[in-house]
Amino acid sequence: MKHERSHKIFTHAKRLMPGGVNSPARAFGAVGGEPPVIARGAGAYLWDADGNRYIDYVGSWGPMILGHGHPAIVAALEEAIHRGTSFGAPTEAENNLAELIIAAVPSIEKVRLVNSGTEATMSAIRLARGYTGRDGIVKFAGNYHGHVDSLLVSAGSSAATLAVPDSPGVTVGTSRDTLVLRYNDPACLEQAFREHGSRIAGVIFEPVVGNMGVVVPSREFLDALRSLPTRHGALLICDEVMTGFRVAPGGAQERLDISPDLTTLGKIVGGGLPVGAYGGRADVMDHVLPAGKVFQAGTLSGNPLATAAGCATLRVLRDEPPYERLEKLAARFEAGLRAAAVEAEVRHQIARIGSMMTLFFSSEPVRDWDTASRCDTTRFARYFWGMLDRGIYLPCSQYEALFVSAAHTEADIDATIEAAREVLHALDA
Ligand code: KE4
Repeated sequence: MKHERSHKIFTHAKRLMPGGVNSPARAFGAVGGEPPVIARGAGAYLWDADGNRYIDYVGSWGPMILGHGHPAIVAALEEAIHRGTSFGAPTEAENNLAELIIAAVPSIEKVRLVNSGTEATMSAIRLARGYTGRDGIVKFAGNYHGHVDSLLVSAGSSAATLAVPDSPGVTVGTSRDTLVLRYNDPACLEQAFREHGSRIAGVIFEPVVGNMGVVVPSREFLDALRSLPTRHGALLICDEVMTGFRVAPGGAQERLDISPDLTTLGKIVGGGLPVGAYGGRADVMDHVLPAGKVFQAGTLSGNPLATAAGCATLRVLRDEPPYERLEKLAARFEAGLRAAAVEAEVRHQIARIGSMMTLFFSSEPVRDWDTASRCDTTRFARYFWGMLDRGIYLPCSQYEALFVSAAHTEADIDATIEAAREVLHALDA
């Protein structure tokens, strides 16, 4: 594949923006080399600046469940743009998107629209602290919730000790109020509540993890996540930024039967435009300004173009639900990938829920950050580049989920499996 134009554009980008990107995940840091500069997308495909076509399994890291340029979304944007792009005033479109979210997500009685998943999780944490009057937040190693200072932290010396900053610029003071525990470990959560229960405002978790690769929680862990915060007067915050409208119409909480106090959303809910949301129990949400005293604001929150794309997306997902088809396509992909890896005698695990999937280069099942961190990321990088060179655009990290969209076909899946067969066979050549 030629990449001359991509190289020229990306070289210039690095003079303009840190690392040449506006989000580090795109910079190929985990796999080396330079990312192709994408020129356009349509359906399940992307084309880069040199005209190379890719079957896209990143889908903008989740939002593009209907594929790129879905006609309903394009029509909604064309219609909205002629009425003005932003007013900073109430609009009916915000009611429409709020209603679609409330109708779909079982635990959401009231919702606030924001501009990103990070804004959603940051606001939900502040709300949990404002509602309970407590400072402590619990998160889990390997869970990512956006670049919120109090969540950019790592576990302290032992699981139940206070966290330490994960990034320069995050203060020790900020990290002191966060506990980082092991995912899928009910006993660890129980110990944390035993020792710190009276100061924990909220527990935030990914109901299906996408950010260490796909990790599905155990039933015992889900039960502990619901019972312990309730027992100790803390709030349970379900971060469905990635899983919302992805693994079921009502998200992972519907599919896995857990009812949180607050839910955060993003990605799909904006149909590719910037929308985040946080919502949940009305008695909690009514603490948010101006109904209550917990401050949160945003110039472009509920923006007319973003709500138009979000409403169009959620209406298609409601009226022509793709979930059965997504399940069939992703199951076909999983079976073919597994057969290819077994045939190539590559040590691997595959984790999948609905249209989210990860091929782990590991000889042990991945169920928390300890096991995830033992994956062979060097082999992953070789696999990634072999697939990219064959026109298959995968997430550029072992610790991400790939996404199948409603625009993918069986032919796309079969071509991808064929490419994987070749690459996995040549992996150690
Ligand atoms: P954003 O602020 O990027 O919209 O959402 C943050 C976020 C919150 N919660 C979960 C579970 C998430 O997965 C994310 C963002 N996901 C990453 C990739 N896994 C986005 C890619 C990027 O950072 O560029």
